[in-house]
Amino acid sequence: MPKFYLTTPIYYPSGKFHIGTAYTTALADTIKKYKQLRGYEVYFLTGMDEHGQKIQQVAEKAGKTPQQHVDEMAEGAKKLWELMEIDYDDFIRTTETRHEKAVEEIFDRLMEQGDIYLSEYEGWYCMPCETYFTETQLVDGKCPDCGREVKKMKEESYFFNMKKYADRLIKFYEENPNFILPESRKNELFNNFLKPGLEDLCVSRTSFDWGVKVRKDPKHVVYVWLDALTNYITALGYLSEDDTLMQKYWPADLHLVGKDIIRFHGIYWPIFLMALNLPLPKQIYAHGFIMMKDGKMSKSKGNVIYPEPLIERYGLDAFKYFILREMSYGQDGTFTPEGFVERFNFDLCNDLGNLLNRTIGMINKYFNGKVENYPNNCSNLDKEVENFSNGIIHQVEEDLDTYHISNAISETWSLISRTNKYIDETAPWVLYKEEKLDELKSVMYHLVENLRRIAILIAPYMKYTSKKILEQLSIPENLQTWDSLSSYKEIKNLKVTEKPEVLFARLEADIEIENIKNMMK
Ligand code: ME8
Repeated sequence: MPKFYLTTPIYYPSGKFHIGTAYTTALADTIKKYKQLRGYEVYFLTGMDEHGQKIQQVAEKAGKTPQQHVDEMAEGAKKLWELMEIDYDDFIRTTETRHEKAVEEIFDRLMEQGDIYLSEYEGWYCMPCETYFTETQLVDGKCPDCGREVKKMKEESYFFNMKKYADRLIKFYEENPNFILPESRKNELFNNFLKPGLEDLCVSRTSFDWGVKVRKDPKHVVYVWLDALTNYITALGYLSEDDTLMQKYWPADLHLVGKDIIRFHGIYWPIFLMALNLPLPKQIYAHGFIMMKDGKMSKSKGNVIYPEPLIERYGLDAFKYFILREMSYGQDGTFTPEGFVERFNFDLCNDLGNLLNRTIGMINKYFNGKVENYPNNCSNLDKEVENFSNGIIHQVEEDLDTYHISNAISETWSLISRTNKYIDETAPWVLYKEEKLDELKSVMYHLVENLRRIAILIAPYMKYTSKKILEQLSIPENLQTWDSLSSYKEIKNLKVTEKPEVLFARLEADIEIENIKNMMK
């Protein structure tokens, strides 16, 4: 069985997870489910990045020890992933012994082999991002990543000799043009960071102590990014007694990250791996950000939206549908209450829900719920729909294989639209009236066949809706698999349900928009 190792970033437990964090995780879960449907053995890792000054401060403010704080946050995170039915295989926390021991060892080794050396660091430090910047990197004297105040700081630090590996990484980029996705991000990293020459990276801190201590110099703690990035291998048992998973799954097939942390994943992480003599991950995909109408989500603006109330009110499938569809490949997307309600009412209720309802209603009315088999005499229009449908399947697979999830969803919805239009074009009620029963049978067959395909295509991200469609149409199990998408003529002697259940009940737009506004904090 082919293997696939997939990771999300490990998130900071500095605040409750919002829909941005949920997006990356839902995206990863969708990819996992798709890969499984295609016959892969998938290992999906997520987790939490629990060290660092900011976490220490947040805990202190809440009157807790950092450990208490991160324990509570980890519980909250796991609850959210449970609510979202995220099927991860491991949840790594950087405060776990299995991780800390390996990080100590990695730091030691890199020091011994001369990649890490002691020096002094002076620079502009952004506390929330836990990153130093040079004067020229600042934007209007503020942090170039988050726009907040920075502080001039100086401390004795260990440094990692990035320069030593820069040429090798440049060569790797040249030989592996699809290493970083999308291409625009790769070009950005290559032209703005790699080519002008890498600075050595500061990899320890003395200004706080909530972290992994450097074994040979314990007043230093390991800088959070060296600590964090290595989670992808420590979770597989790297340097532990049992490294079966490491042997089986490394290198990762895909690291999913947001665009904010592509620099760490695309440059520092491969260099750390080179220094450890390990193979590099196959691909890193940086997605865009979910934005709000007035810019980034932030508590101070009171525009943060959390997944829980949306899922509780509108269901998991609708929530995932919205976030996955709204975020085009590599681009930012926008969350608005109006947009959410519109997609719910139009895409889910009108387009998909009505298609199912109309189809089942007609089959019951015209043929007592029965669909016999692939018709002998298909009309040109029937054939056109069949061809259109074949084309969509091909396109959706290509999109999913290249992580263009939003495109895959739009393609699927264009099949839904085409099928709805087919009903209007063939006007089954007229065929019935005119007693053209063979033609009518053919139309019903094509409707059921396309609904079957649609249900399978949405399965990786809308499990419940997919199941409901397949159940209401009484599709046999062998025609519910991804492989069965390639067939179009296999349906035989179906009896659809007599009582179709509404997939998505239409929302009262004004009321629900208000409701969602009230969910924002
Ligand atoms: O950076 N839209 O953790 P973090 C989309 N601990 N995705 C978003 C988002 C938004 N508005 N906001 C956050 C860290 N994300 C480090 C990672 S990995 C070795 C260490 C997602 O909690 C997105 O995936 O700040 C982003 O990269 C990640 O959360 C940042 O999470």
